[in-house]
Amino acid sequence: MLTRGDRLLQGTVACIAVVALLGAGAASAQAPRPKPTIVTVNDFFFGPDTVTIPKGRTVKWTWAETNTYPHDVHLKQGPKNLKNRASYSTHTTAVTDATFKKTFERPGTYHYICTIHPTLMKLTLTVKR
Ligand SMILES: [Cu+2]
Repeated sequence: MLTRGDRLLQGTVACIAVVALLGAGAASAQAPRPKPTIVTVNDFFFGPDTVTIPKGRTVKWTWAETNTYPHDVHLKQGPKNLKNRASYSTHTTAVTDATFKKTFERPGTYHYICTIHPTLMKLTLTVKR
């Protein structure tokens, strides 16, 4: 049977364990993580339209505030056997107030278009090893 003192001790041990876990999380969060590479989605171009990143980098597409037409971000062609290919495109359009983020772990060349303006809006993204 536990005395009051034993219960307090158990509570203290549990608290220390939680603090240790939180500490480990904080330590990994401190590892340098580069900011996303920004590509703006504009009427009627991606800016810039050529981007080179190291693998593991995140690209963040940001729809321009001044847009008056809808656009999407669609992977037209990417590396062969790319897993989860659908996750590389937005599948919806937006005029403004939208962002789309994707992290690129697989080196290769990614050809992006806007499906509404496929001849005007093209982006070539190169992911290096
Ligand atoms: Cu468009």
